[in-house]
Amino acid sequence: MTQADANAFLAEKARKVERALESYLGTWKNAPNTLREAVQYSLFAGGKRLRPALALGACEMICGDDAPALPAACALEMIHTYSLIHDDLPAMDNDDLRRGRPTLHKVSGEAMAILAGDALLTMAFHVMARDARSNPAAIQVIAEIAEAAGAWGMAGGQVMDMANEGQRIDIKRLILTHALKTGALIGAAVRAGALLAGAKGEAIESLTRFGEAIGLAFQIADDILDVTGSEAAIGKPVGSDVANEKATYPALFGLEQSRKLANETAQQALDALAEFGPEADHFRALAHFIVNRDR
Ligand code: GRG
Repeated sequence: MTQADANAFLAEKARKVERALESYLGTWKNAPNTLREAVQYSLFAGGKRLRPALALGACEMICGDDAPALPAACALEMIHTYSLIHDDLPAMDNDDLRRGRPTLHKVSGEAMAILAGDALLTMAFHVMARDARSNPAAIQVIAEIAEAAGAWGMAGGQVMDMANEGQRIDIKRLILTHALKTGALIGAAVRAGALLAGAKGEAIESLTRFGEAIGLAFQIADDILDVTGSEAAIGKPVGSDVANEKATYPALFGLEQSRKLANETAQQALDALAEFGPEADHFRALAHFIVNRDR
């Protein structure tokens, strides 16, 4: 399993999800142009499309087709993009660059950035709700994604992350912060795809463990990239965690130990896939990609 396999998988899923996102935005006929343009600016600024790829990949693994997960995949990318827009605001991380472009509040102003985030979050649930009649699992998926994005998911994790700044926190709190801020949505993406494909029993349990492990591995790798990565590759300034006195893996354990922990966590993700055959190879490639990536 190589980085090239993971990149090819991500590129194939990104093409699908971007076509679908364009068609959803085509339905924003009654929205003010300024709002639509602001949303387009952030949504089509690149990005790995990891969460949609996980949802589509899990669905395909279970039922051989990724189409049932396409609305949820788009919704996950909308929620993720909203979180980046809001995270970059002056009231939060106050970043000027994201996905290789000036942040939305820099080009459209803070009010528009807040509203574009609001519109994306709301649209995500609209897109999934419209699809719910055709798949009985969709209601559960909507509830799980809402939970993953909400007060005891991403939004709660962001609050903990802010409270941790400048504090000496222990490993338990660091893991919980990461699990909520980043892991919850990544885990929900895997479960969404699997549930929409009709996964049950051991298959859903294994994929849930896979999602939890790659969510954590992803965040450890993100912390490492903030120290060792290049601005050109990751599309945002590096070193901001240190500047903001963020509690991160490298800050708590140093780089070498963080790399070891990232690899061990990726191995747990691979172990969770043990019961699957070649249909899980894309996910095996992704587990390697997540800890060895440069973007
Ligand atoms: C504002 C409610 C709210 C939450 C913000 C996601 C988040 C919570 C903050 C983003 C800050 C950050 C850099 C978190 C680290 C993990 C992360 C989400 C990185 C960016 O995700 P990628 O690498 O981004 O998947 P792309 O651009 O590839 O989609």
